[in-house]
Amino acid sequence: MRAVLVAALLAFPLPVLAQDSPAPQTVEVRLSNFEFEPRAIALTAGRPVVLRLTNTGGGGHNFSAPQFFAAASGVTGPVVEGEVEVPGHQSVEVRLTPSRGSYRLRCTHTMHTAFGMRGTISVE
Ligand SMILES: [Cu+2]
Repeated sequence: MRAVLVAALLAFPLPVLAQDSPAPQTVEVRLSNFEFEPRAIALTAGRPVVLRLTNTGGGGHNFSAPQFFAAASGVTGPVVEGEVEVPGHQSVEVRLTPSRGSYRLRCTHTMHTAFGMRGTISVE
């Protein structure tokens, strides 16, 4: 009986280890007039992610989170000075591995933050 239990416990780490190097998790974020959806983005520290930023509005928006991008590793995509511009009716993908922390997100287009385009990125 005890041997069976030990064998069962030993069998468990294999699938857990396999999850350490998975394909990146894709996280969808929608930008619109004038909000981010979701407004609170939750990511896992050290887990590669593809952020798919989709602007459903007709005008441009951006995903501005300089501290988030600065802390992340392996950032691949059109990130310029901590911001990703997303033209109207388009999607942009950014791949990265986030670092633990809580970060501010906003759209820096004129008045958009005041209109409600702000959020948070929590990485735990
Ligand atoms: Cu905006």
